[in-house]
Amino acid sequence: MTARYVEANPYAWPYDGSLRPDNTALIVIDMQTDFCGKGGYVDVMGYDISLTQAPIAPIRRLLEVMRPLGYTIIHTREGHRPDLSDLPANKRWRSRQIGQDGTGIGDAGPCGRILVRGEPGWEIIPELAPIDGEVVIDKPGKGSFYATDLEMILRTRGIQNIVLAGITTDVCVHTTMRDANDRGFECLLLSDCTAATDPGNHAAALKMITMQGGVFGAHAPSTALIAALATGPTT
Ligand code: C5J
Repeated sequence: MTARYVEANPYAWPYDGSLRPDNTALIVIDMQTDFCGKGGYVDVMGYDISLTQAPIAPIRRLLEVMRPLGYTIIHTREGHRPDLSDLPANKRWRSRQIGQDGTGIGDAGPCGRILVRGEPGWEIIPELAPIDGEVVIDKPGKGSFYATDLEMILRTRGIQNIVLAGITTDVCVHTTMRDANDRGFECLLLSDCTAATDPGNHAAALKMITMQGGVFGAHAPSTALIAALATGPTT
């Protein structure tokens, strides 16, 4: 039986060495202007967008490697319907507590209405735009499975292993990883292809993964994944 592993923490990933294009997907989470662009939601909340911009270059490099190898690539976008019928009142209220001048989700900001589908701020940034054939999942929540057809798409393609990239590590990426793990998917979070609005939260999110022998899966830098992809399967 041939096997291929990524040098990861706390174990060589995936657990069974089954890293292949036919059973492994890369999910790039919420690389939208609202989360990493000037005038987007994270900027309006007053956080440092250089933190959430840091994964852009490593994700680009990873896409350049994984796309030609035939791996399934999935992008997600957090956002709400223009009539806000899928925006819980408490999510809107809380976002208005932190936004400048009470501006929150659904309100007009420098990049259009914040986290509203079709608005400029909601778009995936051009550097990481999906290409033809890649799946785009629109989600109203933090997790990528809630109120979406992501699981159906993964099962239909026979995906067992999920590589996670995107922002933010402690919110949408972690929620998706935990949810995927509960569904039986084998998950790897890429430490340099993710970021949080607080570096301590990013570090804590990585550490949480390593508890209990890898309670949600494993984490590794993208260089470790790229190195594994460059090698043939090992026995
Ligand atoms: C947040 C996300 N942080 N994409 N969304 O509200 O992590």
